[in-house]
Amino acid sequence: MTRKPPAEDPGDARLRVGPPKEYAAGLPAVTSSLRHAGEQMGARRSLLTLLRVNQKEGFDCPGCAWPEPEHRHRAEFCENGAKAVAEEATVRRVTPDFFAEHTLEDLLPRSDYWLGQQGRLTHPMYRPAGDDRYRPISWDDAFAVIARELAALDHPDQAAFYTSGRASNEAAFLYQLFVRMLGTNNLPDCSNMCHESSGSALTETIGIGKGSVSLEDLYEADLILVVGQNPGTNHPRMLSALETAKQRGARVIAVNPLPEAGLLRFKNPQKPSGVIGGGTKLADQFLQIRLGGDQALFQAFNRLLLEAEDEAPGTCLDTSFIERYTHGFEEFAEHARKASWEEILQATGLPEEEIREAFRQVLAAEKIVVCWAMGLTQHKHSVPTIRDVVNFLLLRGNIGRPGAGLCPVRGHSNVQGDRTMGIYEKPDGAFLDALGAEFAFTPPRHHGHDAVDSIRAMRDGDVRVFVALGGNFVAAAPDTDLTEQALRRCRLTVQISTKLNRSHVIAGEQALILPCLGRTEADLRPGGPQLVTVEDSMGMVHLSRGRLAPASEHLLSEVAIICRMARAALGEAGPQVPWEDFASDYDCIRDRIERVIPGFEDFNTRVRQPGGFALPHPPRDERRFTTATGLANFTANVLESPKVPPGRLLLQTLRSHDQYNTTVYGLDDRYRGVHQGRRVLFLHPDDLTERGLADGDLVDIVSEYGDGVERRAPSFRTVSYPTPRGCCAAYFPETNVLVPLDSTAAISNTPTSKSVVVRLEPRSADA
Ligand SMILES: Nc1nc2c(c(=O)[nH]1)N[C@H]1C(S)=C(S)[C@@H](COP(=O)(O)OP(=O)(O)OC[C@H]3O[C@@H](n4cnc5c(=O)[nH]c(N)nc54)[C@H](O)[C@@H]3O)O[C@H]1N2
Ligand SMILES: Nc1nc2c(c(=O)[nH]1)N[C@H]1C(S)=C(S)[C@@H](COP(=O)(O)OP(=O)(O)OC[C@H]3O[C@@H](n4cnc5c(=O)[nH]c(N)nc54)[C@H](O)[C@@H]3O)O[C@H]1N2
Ligand SMILES: [Mo]
Repeated sequence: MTRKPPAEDPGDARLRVGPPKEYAAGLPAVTSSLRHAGEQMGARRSLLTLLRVNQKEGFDCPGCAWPEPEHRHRAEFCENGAKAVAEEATVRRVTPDFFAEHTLEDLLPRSDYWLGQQGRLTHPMYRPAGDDRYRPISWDDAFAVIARELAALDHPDQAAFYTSGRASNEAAFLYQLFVRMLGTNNLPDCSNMCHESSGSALTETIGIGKGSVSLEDLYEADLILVVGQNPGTNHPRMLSALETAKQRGARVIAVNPLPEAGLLRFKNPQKPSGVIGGGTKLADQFLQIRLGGDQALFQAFNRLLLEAEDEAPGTCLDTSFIERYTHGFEEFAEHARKASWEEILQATGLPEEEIREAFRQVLAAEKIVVCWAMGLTQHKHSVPTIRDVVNFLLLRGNIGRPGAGLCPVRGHSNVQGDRTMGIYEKPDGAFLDALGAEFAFTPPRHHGHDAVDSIRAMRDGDVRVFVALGGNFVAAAPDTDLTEQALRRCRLTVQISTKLNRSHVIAGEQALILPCLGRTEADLRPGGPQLVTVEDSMGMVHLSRGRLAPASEHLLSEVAIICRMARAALGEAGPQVPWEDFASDYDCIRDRIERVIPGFEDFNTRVRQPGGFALPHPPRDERRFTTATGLANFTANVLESPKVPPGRLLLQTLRSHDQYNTTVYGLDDRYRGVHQGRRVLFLHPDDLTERGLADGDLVDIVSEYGDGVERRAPSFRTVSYPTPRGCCAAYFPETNVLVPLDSTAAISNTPTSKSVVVRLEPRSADA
């Protein structure tokens, strides 16, 4: 299958490539955020809007899930937060006139960038079966279509309900309630493609699928490992936290195949010295690891820790912690001692001396935090890798004490909260019991489909209605061609969205677009102006209140849409739920959340305290581990690393500096030196030479999975880049076409977006 490049960037004629940057933020970040905001919103609206981001009375930044510090700056946002806000608060509009002008066929060749640039959706729209375009529809009629198609199913499991991690706690709670009342647990979410591997590994080993540190812990750490994460682009406010930690004496080790600018040096744009000065050096050591080599690195550390303890017993490991709080140490240790250096060096691609140098930092540190993101979670062996990270921290008691712990850095601003609210295809029994008791119904117990299984089920005709609460499923999912076919087989696809995207264009036989309010907008309901709540990456729950006038008078809030959809679909015969009260006063929803989900006691009061409140985290708070053994589990994991046949490369698909997942803000990747184009492939100069290629040549990237399907992404410009030999990188979503649906992480079923085996085929410039 070959995917043509979008119509408006043929071979990226304007693409320019220069040297990568050696620092993040600084003055260019300030000018870039103001430029994006100005283009989308105009000057006055930009200023008023940006000053409310992450303020105690303002809205939660729709960018990433990094927490807000106690002492906020007047402008507590970053360049990329500003872009996320500008993208939503834009004054551009996609009205019924737009859809009258553009058939679906017209929209098909457009790029994700072009689609996003058209602006905010203003009216509910319906594409009837057989029609070539969307037409306006009333809200009542739209809900009637959904009710009709759901009623026509043989079984509720023939519907799937996706969630992207921007939905508020209130929307997520009602959504899963509605779906379970309908009778299914088919609740795939973006987390399935994101941090699911972290959740799987942490739940088994420490009893809770969330990180164990607060911001304060990061400030107090002696050593911070930033592994498989590009904070300069994806969590820019984390750089300020790392800066504070460094000023208090922490050391930082970056583990990444790429020398990301944000890991090297940071010029804090919120301080005068950061705008004009030299900035803060962040990473003390940079381990340029091979893709998928992290498990080997942590196994090396674990072996070295055990050997250090053997040499000087009682000096290295925290034996009292191990005895009192953990299970499985002996079996783990026996396995860990046997880790083979040959395999470690091969998998990491690092010189032994560099690993030993990093280990000296580990030994010298009392308190260690390990931070990670997609570089660890999107591999075949992600779950064992993260288990080995847990082993590493357990050995020296680095969980459940100040300055130390696990820090999976979440993506979407409320992805963690959505899971807390029950957006999960494999809910646990206690949660279902509480939900059923509160609303007097019997929730379904059988597990539902995750994201990958939902695609399979749509492909096979087993799921016929697909509803998405936010996100852009078709572009975010793997195996684009297959996913598109799967969605097109549906009887009905429904997208609850703020902005136009590819998932509106690749639609089921019938399709609905339900336009909703965004975070930045005032949510005026019959019960007065409403607030929503979110949970950040560190388990802090706080309020978010939008102030801007809605993009259109026809928008409904996500909560209102879910309530009306539920009423229409469940009908009068359904269980008695006060959907109307919920839709007019969100405090009523929070009262119910409080009764169903532990940790939300006195929710409405506590969330109104400045800064909100922290959810309980037993390992962090009291070293209590609610696992099957009642203890923190050491695990013995077979060492794995990606196997790449001769002549092939391993491709990671990642984010540029100018995108938010599938939303492309602009065509630059400033830190990596790329301007005005996205079809670039970063690879080692020797890998170019070996193929008789030079920097700037055009190639097709062909994925080799061995299932007989040809997956090809045509016409990428090669960029000679400092990445390990054999490892290359290109942007998602353009390269999702290369990620095979069946190539997923063991246990978590997350697509292996960071390890795709590919070959390159040269292409002449005029092909
Ligand atoms: N501006 C902006 N902010 C975002 C997002 C966005 O798209 N734009 N997305 C949000 C979301 S949903 C998420 S999940 C996060 C994503 O945040 P990240 O995980 O930082 O996102 P990626 O661009 O996928 O970057 C992966 C990083 O891991 C490295 N890496 C890849 N493979 C490996 C490996 O095998 N080992 C190691 N050690 N490193 C590896 C890559 O070189 C890269 O630096 O960001 C969130 N924040
Ligand atoms: N190859 C590859 N694929 C990946 C990844 C990768 O690294 N490589 N990363 C994966 C990861 S980590 C993630 S999290 C997923 C992301 O998958 P998704 O969450 O599905 O995708 P987004 O691009 O974040 O969704 C953007 C759309 O959300 C809608 N939207 C924005 N704000 C709101 C809102 O407030 N309410 C509603 N209802 N809609 C809103 C807009 O219409 C916008 O077009 O992609 C995954 N896919
Ligand atoms: Mo994510």
